[in-house]
Amino acid sequence: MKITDAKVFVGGPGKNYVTLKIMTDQGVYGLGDATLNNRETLPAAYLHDYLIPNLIGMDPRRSEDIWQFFYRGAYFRRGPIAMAAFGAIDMALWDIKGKLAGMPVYDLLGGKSRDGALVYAHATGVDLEGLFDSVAAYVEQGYKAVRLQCGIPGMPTASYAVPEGKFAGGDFITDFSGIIPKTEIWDTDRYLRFMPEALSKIRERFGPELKLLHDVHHRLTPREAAAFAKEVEPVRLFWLEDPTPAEDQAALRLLRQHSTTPIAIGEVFNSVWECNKLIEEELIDFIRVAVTYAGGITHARRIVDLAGLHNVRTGFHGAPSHSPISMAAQAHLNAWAPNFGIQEYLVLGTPECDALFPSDHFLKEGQFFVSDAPGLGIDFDEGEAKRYSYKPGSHPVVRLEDGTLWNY
Ligand code: KDG
Ligand code: MG
Repeated sequence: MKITDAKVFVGGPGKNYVTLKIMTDQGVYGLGDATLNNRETLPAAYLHDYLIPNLIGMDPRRSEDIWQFFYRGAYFRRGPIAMAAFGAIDMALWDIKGKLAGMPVYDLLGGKSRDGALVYAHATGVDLEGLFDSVAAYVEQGYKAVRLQCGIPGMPTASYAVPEGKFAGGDFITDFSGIIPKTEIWDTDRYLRFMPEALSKIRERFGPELKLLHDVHHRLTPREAAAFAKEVEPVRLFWLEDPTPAEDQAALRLLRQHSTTPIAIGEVFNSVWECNKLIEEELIDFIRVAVTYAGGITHARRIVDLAGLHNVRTGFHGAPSHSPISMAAQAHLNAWAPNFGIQEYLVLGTPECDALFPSDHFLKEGQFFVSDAPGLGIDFDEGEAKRYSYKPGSHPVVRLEDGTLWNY
C-alpha cells in the first residue's frame, strides 16, 4: 500500500485552519490538522516543501516509522512548526489505519475507558457582572466546568482572553485586521488585587459543584505565582493554568512548596522533552499539550503514558484555533486515556464549520462524545473549502504601563 498524493488547504470560517489530506492507492484517505494560530502558512509550507515530497510512495500503515523518519531524520528537530506539520501527517495516518481496520481510533489505542469526556468552556466578562452572566449561561447549558477570565478594573485595555466590549461571539484573541499586533497593557498589582476576590465571588455564587479553572497566561513571576496559588486555595480551583512563563520550569518548585492548588501547563510545549521534568518531578497536575503541535497521536500518546506514571492527568489544549480534525483526534485519546482529566472545548459548531468538517462527534451537557465511525470519524468537504482562503491575523502583544514588553 502506498501514499499517492497529499494536499494542504489553508482557510476556514473565521479561521485559518491548515488541513492535510493524504491519499492512497487503495482509495482510502486520511485527514490531519496542522493549524498553528497566527503562523498558519509556516506548517503549510513545511508540509508542502519538505514533508509531502518524502511522504509520496511511503506505506501509510507504517505510521511509527514515518514519524521517526521525519523526527530523527531532521537534524534541526522539534519546534511548533515542524511538530504541527508532523502532527497533521500522524493524525491522517491513524485516520487511514482506522479506516482500513474498520475501527475507530480509540479502539486502536486500547478501547474506551469512558463514554463522555468532561469538557470546559470559556466564561469571560468585561467585568465581574459580565463574568457572572457568562458562567450562568454555561451552567444553564449543562456545563460542569468553566474557565474564568475577567477584565481587570483600572487596566487601560482588555486583559488576556477578554473582549474589549460586551462579548458578541467570534474570536477576540486573533485580530484579522493584519499581521501587526495590537497592544494590551498589563499591570500585575491590579490583577493580584482583583482576581483572587473575583474567583471567590464566583465560587460563592455558583456553589461547590461547578469546576472552576483560571488561565494566568504566563504573566506572573515565580514568587507572585506561589502567593496567588496559595491565596486562591479556598476557591478550590480545578486548575490554575500557566501561572509563570513556560520556559522557566524550575519556577514551579517554589509554587509547589507553598500551595496545593492544582497546576496545568503545556499548551506551548511541542514534545515530551519539554514536559518530562515537570511530570517526573510531579510539579504539575495536568498536562496541556495538543495533538497538533506535539507531533500527533503517536507522540501525544507517549506524553500521556509518561504523565500517567506520575498521577498527572490530561487537559489537552482546545482553543478555537484547533480545527475539528485535531479536536476529533483528541476525542479519541480522551476516550482511551486512563489518566484523562478534562478537555478544553469551544463549540466550533457553526453551520459553516459543520459543513466544512462533517462528523457525528457531539457535545451534550458538558461532555464530548466521540464518533464510533472508523478512523477519526470526521470528513473534509473540498467543495466547501473553496469558499475560504488565508487571512493574515495577529495575537496582541503585552506591555507594562511603562512600555516594557511582557508575556502574552
Ligand atoms: O493562540 C493562542 C491561544 O491558543 C491561547 O492563548 C489560548 O491560552 C489559551 C488557552 O488556554 O486556550
Ligand atoms: Mg492557556
